[in-house]
Amino acid sequence: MASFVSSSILLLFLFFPIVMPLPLSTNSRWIMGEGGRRVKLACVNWSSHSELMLAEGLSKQPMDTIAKQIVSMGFNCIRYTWPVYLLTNDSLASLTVRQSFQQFGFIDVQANNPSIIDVPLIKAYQVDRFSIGSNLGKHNLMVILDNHISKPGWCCSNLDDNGFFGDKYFNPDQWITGLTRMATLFNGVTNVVGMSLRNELRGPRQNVNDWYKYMQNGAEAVHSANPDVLVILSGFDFDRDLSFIKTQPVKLTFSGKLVFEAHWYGFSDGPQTWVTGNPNEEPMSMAIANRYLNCFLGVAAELDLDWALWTLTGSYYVREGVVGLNEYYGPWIIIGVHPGIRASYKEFQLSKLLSGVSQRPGLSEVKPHKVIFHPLTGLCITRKSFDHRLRLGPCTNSYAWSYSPHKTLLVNGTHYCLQANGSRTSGKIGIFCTGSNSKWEMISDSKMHLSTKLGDGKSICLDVAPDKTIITNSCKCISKDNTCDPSSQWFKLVDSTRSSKRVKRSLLQ
Ligand SMILES: *[C@@H]1O[C@H](CO)[C@@H](O)[C@H](O)[C@H]1NC(C)=O
Ligand SMILES: *[C@@H]1O[C@H](CO)[C@@H](O)[C@H](O)[C@H]1NC(C)=O
Ligand SMILES: *[C@@H]1O[C@H](CO)[C@@H](O)[C@H](O)[C@H]1NC(C)=O
Ligand SMILES: CC(=O)N[C@H]1CO[C@H](CO)[C@@H](O)[C@@H]1O
Repeated sequence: MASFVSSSILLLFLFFPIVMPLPLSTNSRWIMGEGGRRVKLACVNWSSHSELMLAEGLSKQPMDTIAKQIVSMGFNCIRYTWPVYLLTNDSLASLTVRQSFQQFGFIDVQANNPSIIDVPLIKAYQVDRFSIGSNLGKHNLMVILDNHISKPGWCCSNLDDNGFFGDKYFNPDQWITGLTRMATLFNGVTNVVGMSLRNELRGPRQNVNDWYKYMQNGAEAVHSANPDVLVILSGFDFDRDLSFIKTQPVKLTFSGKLVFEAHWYGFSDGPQTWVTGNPNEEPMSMAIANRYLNCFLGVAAELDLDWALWTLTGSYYVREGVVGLNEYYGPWIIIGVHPGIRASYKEFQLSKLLSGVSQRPGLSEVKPHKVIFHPLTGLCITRKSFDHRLRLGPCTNSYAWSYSPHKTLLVNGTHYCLQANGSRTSGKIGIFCTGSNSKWEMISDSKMHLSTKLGDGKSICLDVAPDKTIITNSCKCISKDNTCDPSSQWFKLVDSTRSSKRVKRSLLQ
């Protein structure tokens, strides 16, 4: 009887849509839902700030299909971009979608999204009126409204006059008006959970005084117009620098809503770092997209970050004057010439796993422990399987490890520890944990190799065989060799407070 009951509960979790506990608020560094439950944002950017001011991709597929794809890829949220002029320039905002396209001599969305063709742009953007939003709500996607730019068009450069308060197209009063109107428009739309006040500040005018003055004003304006949303602030230099908030806190009249965002790209530290550099020596300074991605996934899992991917778009209606330009940094799906999922998408199943290793502050299911996360696959070292060999599996089925001061990795509640199996190539769980083959250190500049020493003093590293069993191997490309790829040997010891048993709970943090 008991087992019957528990399997019905599992089914409920599987088949009923998960209702997000909204609105969101913050508690220390965590984003929480109503009732004190953590909600971890796993977002993808959906661009709607081009000259056409319409969410990209609607020429390729119906909105509903796009929304379903977003959910099926494991995202729970979109970062939905908008230009200030959409809210402050009536002659632009009142254009219909058809008229907006006509300026470029073509109309592209009629076949797939006929319901929006004669709708004004501002309404086409609204998630509560037209299908974009009701669809997003229906699919349980949370939405962050991101003010991307003032004057609609491709973003962002140091010289585009949209970079900082006072630039030609960045009038602070107009910006506040735009934010206020946007916040008001979505007041009461529960799946709109946050507003990102301005994307990637940049350019010669950047300075700390203006940042505090205007960001604080902007945050207050948004909060007065819509007290439910999180207010999300960007830093300097394309949002790579938020260091100044360490010394001067942001002062607001309200609490529990403030979030900071930072941006990190494969090219943030120079265009070639990840292509030519040794990834062990450079991973923290930053393209072979996968080298960057594996490092990012390790960091994101370790810090348990809420995150957003740039970008959903496969191609743009018009970008920088070119019709149908491809987006190469949006590697996961093409909402483009051939809508579908790129081969490299399979990597992005990782999004689910990433959210699978998170902590649950305030409401932990079990005592804090470590999981051993493998960024390349998004998997963790799991409980022994049928043949007693250690292997990778879903992080929800991970061993709970503790990492002792003696550098042993013990399975919680037992005397068993992770060991190199002599000079053999397998990793194993053993009981005599005092030998050198039971001491594990994170080595290399990346600190992502889990290494131990054999009896003869030789270092070996934990690695993964093609069949996903855990093996030991000589440590790969620790230094100098820039051509080799160490990522099969990259692991992270990640804090977790989740029970590894209740798998379905992982759907909601
Ligand atoms: C509104 O946008 C149009 C088209 O870009 C521009 O010509 C006009 O000057 C703008 N009006 C205001 C008030 O910014
Ligand atoms: C560790 O084991 C103890 C007892 O064996 C158990 O009560 C506890 O929940 C376990 N903790 C984790 C993190 O699994
Ligand atoms: C460890 O190595 C021994 C000797 O080759 C082998 O018999 C055993 O199966 C290995 N253990 C594991 C868990 O792989
Ligand atoms: C994280 C982020 O928002 N990145 C990009 C968003 O959009 C523009 C294109 O409009 C990029 O240039 C940003 O850097």
